[in-house]
Amino acid sequence: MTSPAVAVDRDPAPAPPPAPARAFGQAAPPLRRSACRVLIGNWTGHSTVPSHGLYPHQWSWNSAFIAIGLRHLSPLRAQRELETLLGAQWGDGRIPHIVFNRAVPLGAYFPSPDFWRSSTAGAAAGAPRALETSGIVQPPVHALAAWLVHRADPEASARRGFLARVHPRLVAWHRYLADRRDLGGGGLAAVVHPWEPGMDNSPCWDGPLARIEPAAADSFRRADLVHGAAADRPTDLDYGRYVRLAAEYRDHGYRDAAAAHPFAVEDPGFNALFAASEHALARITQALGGEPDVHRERAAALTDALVARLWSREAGQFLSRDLRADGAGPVTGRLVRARSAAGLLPLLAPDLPPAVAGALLETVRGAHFGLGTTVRLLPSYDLRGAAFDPHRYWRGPAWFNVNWLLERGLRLHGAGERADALAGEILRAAEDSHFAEYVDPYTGAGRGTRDFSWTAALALDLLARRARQDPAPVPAPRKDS
Ligand code: 9WN
Repeated sequence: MTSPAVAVDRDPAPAPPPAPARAFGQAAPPLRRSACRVLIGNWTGHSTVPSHGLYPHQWSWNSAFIAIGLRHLSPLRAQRELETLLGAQWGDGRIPHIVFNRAVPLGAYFPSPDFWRSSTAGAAAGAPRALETSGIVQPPVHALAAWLVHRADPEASARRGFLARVHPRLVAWHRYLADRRDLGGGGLAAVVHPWEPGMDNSPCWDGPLARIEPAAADSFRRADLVHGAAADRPTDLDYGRYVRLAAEYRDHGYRDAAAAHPFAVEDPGFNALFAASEHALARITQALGGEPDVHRERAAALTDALVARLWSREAGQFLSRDLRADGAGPVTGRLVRARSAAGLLPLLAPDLPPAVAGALLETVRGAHFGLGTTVRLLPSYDLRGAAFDPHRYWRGPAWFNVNWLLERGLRLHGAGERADALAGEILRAAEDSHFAEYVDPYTGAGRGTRDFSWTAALALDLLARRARQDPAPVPAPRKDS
């Protein structure tokens, strides 16, 4: 790709000021009304912040989940959400994990644009010159989101040429992951920073991270602790290592071939989403009159590679592979024995071998995850793991996006009743917690920030699905942006 950062939305009309929630909600159930209120409040005019205090910019996988819910409120805004993100794509195809809003003060979030310095340090990798982004990525949920957004209003999508705009960028994004990130050489994309799989401080990273020399504590200032409780957030030691890894990648110009990548992990969640998005890209390609088979074949190859490299029959789930660990046998690296909820997400792959899918369905409700038996929502980490903590970020709490993905996976593999039950729990916890960032998996009590956009968006999506099954009338989504 040579022209990285051209904003693809040519519609110059600014978003109208948000209407009062009453306009949406008069006949609407309260949860739908309040979810809409969150999404309207967090809309900035061209994208949505995860939350105004803790995360005041645009995040990559957040925007994909947000668009999936926003499509029920305004298909046009959902399209623009994705187009804004894709407008920040780099020349090498990567979609950065943060797109910075220049109107937000530098100190509002760390690491800030002056740390990443994308427009200069990332020049060789094709970083946009006119805007600032981070240099790492997040899970590729975007093609799935684009397809779902299109389906919400195919006519409006066709009128704006939405699929035709996003298609080449999604193709380039997947090509980047396949060509530049297959660091293990076995057909999976590797993550090179714990922020890339989206599950920052999962205990799965403890081993691979232990080899990283942390940056000096006085060389950076965390902004997250202004908004979040220290006991819920990653530790200072983890942050020192995050900073070291990001700074080294930056100092190698964010060029994957040049960087040493001392942290290199194949994550089952990241690659399961990659496979699901290849399936979605096949549908997008077909809708545009193209040849979808190449994407179907890539999805199948990713699923095969997931099984060959990350499946553990003994654990009954997928595990991460630490590519920098000394391994025995023909495959580079070593499986990390810690069990994360990411290891259940390959249920999103429709072509999973039946024995593998069956074992995963058992593991979901078994002693390590306890869904529907000991916990209300899927925990992010093994209930029996020594590192389990129901409150600390990705070391145990239940996250709404992960639960929404699992709900789809259960449905895809014939566990419809369990999916219905999980959808009910997600909606209850979203409402009771005021759209918390994450919750205690046992009680559903809210943790982290509130009015969190993807929690509201994914609740809206589940409500819309219910409404379609339910003959009772529901309020029509607004037709404007
Ligand atoms: C770093 C925005 C993001 C989510 C991640 C979540 C958290 C950032 C942070 O917030 O990560 O990217 O500052 O902790 O772990 O999944 O995308 O909500």
